[in-house]
Amino acid sequence: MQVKSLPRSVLVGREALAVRAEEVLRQNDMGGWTRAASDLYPHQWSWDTGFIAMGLAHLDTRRAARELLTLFDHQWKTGKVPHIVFNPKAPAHSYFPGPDHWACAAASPDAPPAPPYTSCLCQPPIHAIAALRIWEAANNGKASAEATAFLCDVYPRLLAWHRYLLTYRDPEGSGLVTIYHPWESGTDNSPRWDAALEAVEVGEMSPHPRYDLEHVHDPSQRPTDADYDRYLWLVKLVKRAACDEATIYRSHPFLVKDVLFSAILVAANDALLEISRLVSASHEDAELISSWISRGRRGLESRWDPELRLCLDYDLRAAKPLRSRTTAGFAPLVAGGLRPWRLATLLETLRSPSFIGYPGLRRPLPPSTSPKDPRFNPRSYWRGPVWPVIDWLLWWAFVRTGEHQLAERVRESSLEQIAEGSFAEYFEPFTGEPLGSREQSWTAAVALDWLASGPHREMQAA
Ligand code: 2M8
Repeated sequence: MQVKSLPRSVLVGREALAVRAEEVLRQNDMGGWTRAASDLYPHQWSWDTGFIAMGLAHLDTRRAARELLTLFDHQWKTGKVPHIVFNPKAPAHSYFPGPDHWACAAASPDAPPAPPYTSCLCQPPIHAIAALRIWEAANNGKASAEATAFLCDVYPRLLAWHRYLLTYRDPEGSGLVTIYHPWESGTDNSPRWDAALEAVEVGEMSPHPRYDLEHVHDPSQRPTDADYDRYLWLVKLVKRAACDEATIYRSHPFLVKDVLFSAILVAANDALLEISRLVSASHEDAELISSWISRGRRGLESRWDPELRLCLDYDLRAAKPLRSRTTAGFAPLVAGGLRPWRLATLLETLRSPSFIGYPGLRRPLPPSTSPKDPRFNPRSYWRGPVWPVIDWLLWWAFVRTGEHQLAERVRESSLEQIAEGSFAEYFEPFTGEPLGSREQSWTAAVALDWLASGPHREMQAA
């Protein structure tokens, strides 16, 4: 993108959008890492970091590599990558639960040196995909010593991270990752978790602040107090178990196989397999990673719901699937490697009135929860709004499966939505109104990636 040297006033359309996206990332740049948003999220979040690194890869590949490596500097001994690394310089009372609340996690023998403190949860493992995109952006198809050195540095860390998820988080060997908290899914208050959360009995707790409500125009866009009581109770239980995985697995009331998380892991393992080849890792590594990919795809297929024609999460405590119609149900698309009939069914569901075929949508972008789900709410966080990062995952899945027209529709509509609205965290599906945080780093990052990706070659030739 040759736009940086031009005066802002002469830039229009897509070039101006690229400049604005870059500004958001610069403004949230904390020196080696990027806060998720300037007001609502002043710390480093794990999967945000992956998306941010992909955006930065189009501006400065060295800086993009640093973004990922800074996060991995706080990897736990088990291989876990924490969901938040807390910014010691963030203003007091800016985010809850903040570092003080999580400090005791540092007492775990597996925690990294602190400060900075980390949370002891994790988030979807998008990082290997980001690492490979940085390498590709740096090389433009050709090998460069610096980019390959970065891959050599990050590869063992990524392998340890994936191994953690495939072992501690899947003792059953199902290919599906178990989460301990809705925050681990990244889709916090999605109806996906309602039934499993309702079964959690909240015990004695001191009152807690809601700093998040001070940063949004309308508090009803955020999770309710009742949601937060359950979130904090689950955190208390994880801390009470001293973050010990086996103890949590035995005693925790919220243990759920998350299909979207698991699908991202499959896609990340595809990227890791490619990285293992680029760094000349052993044949055993490649075999192990390939076995993780097949196990993940089998696991996702086992969670297919023929009635909803979506893939469903599974509640280990209640021993039953969690029925909801959300974009997470398209997990097998993200995982890739689909048989033609499964791909066709998923695309039909996506185009149906349950998702982008629903009448009156501002753009053909899927609401996070289907308007046909009784719990749909077009303004509330993960219960209905359109999320650019989820659209990025779907777009990328379409590119990978060769669904170029659909990919292009998602890319164009998403860029229009951002250009019209701002780099918002999420958007109202019928009006396109920007909601949540207004300068969300990962929205700027995926916009940069979309701008740099252009229509796919096959489409241009047509
Ligand atoms: C949201 O989650 C945090 C808790 O982790 C929150 O609401 O306070 C989610 O959208 C999550 O996916 C995202 O990583 C995070 C920062 O953008 O915000």
